[in-house]
Amino acid sequence: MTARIGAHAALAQLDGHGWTASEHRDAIAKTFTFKDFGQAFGFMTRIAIAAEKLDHHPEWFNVYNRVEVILTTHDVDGVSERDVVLAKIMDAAA
Ligand code: H2B
Repeated sequence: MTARIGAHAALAQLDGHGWTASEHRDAIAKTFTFKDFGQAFGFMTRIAIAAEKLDHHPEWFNVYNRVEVILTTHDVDGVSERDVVLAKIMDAAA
């Protein structure tokens, strides 16, 4: 079972690393910036494979070398431990 923990509890576990609480809903957000589109898309490819394995998927927006990510758990309508897991995988892969 997945429990809602909320953005602030998630951020406490991610101390720093550029994650912030979304203003509009219970979600965490981060913008990753890469050298170029190839680096950004390589990151997205690695995360897509990890996300499929976890059955937990990011909301994201890419322009060239920038990937804006929002993580939330639709099943609980807010942030869960699963978002923390995916956030840590993203930080390690960036
Ligand atoms: N990803 C995210 N970010 N939140 C979810 O609640 C979620 C998901 N639910 N990926 C999963 C898939 C659900 O839709 C399927 C049916 O397990």
